Amino acid sequence: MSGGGDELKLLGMWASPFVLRVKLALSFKGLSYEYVEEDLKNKSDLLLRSNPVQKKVPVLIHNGKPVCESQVIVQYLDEVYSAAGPTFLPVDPYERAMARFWAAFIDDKFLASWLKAGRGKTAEEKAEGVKETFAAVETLEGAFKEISKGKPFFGGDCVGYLDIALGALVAWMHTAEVRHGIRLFDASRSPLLEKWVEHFNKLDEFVAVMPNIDRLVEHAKVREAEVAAAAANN
Ligand SMILES: N[C@@H](CCC(=O)N[C@@H](CS)C(=O)NCC(=O)O)C(=O)O
Repeated sequence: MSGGGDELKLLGMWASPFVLRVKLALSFKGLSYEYVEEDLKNKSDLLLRSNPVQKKVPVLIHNGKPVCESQVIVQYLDEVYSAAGPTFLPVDPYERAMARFWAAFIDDKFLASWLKAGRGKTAEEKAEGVKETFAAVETLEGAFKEISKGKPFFGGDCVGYLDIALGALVAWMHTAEVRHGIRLFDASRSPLLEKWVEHFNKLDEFVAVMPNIDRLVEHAKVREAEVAAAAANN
């Protein structure tokens, strides 16, 4: 489905999990759009004009109007294209609130701890990050059990808001596994989430937008070297 005469443009960067979140939402809704790859070291005027506050991707431009922040964009697409594809957010207000709560947890706790594990300034900070990441995984496992009620996805039989929020990180989880042999969702710690990844990996809509893992591995090495060089200069 196209946007019904609507013009949808996504400003992104291929390796960004936040951009992938929006690509996933567009993919599950079956919407066609124009994709513009940004060079984050030399941002386009369009990006700077569209997101003057953060100057970050993703930005979705809908009929000339920019929407920023990946989770906000996914909610926007769900509201504007409510008739297309699955409905991401639950209908029940309490369940909607819970979905938003856990989506915030995914970014503020799980992802933040994982980044600390990779980019911590000292070995202690990194070890702390690893510990916090696995604690967040266990918490998420409990949330998945409660929310999915025995179904394959957070959204039940179909993907929902939380599947997209977390699914956008799956490619980076595979990358961490290749690089460091660390499996974030494994059978011993989080058997339900391990199964969830298995189901998510098989979805055509995910396969269609998932970045190449070898390319991500190379990108991660370069990024890590840049972050280390910047830290050494400070
Ligand atoms: N909270 C934002 C995070 C977006 C973000 O951090 N984007 C990065 C790419 S992964 C970016 O544009 N960085 C450019 C910069 O910081 O200058 C979201 O969910 O959209």
